[in-house]
Amino acid sequence: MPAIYIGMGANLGDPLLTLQQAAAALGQHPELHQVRCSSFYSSSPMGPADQPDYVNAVVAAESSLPPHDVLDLLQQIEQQFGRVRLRHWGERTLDLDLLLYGNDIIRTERLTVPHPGLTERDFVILPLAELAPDLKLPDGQTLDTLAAAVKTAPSAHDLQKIT
Ligand code: PH2
Ligand code: MG
Ligand code: MG
Repeated sequence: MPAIYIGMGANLGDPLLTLQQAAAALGQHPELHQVRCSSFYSSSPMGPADQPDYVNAVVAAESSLPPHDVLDLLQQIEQQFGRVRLRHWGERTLDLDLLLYGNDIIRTERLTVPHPGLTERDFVILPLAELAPDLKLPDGQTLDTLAAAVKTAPSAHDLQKIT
């Protein structure tokens, strides 16, 4: 069963509570197994600066659902939480991104995996490295190498562990 990784982000409403509830919803889903959630981090916004800070975390799971079914499931949970998205890279109630699906490389109209921003975003790399330091991306890069690079660089998004 492939290991899947889901990036979570929110900056409207009560973002921490939203992410905790979204992680619980993923944990209760009958088709997702061995669900684990990283620490929760606050981060300053990437993109337009005139929006609230984000809370970010990553969820790991195993699933035999095909990738596009995982995407449907994530979009369904976004809708359950009354997702509002006002502009590109702007504020949103809940964002669930499929970061990795096993070792697969996927490029369709709806889905790009690995997630295009993954290797540049500290708010994705650090929580992901917490869950899976030995993980290798399809291109062979390991997560702990990416995490070490992020930790030595000046923190792009002022990442702070909340809980
Ligand atoms: N998501 C965005 C745009 N900007 N900034 C941070 N810090 N965290 C996010 O998750 C994020 C963002 C659109 O998905
Ligand atoms: Mg996103
Ligand atoms: Mg998204």
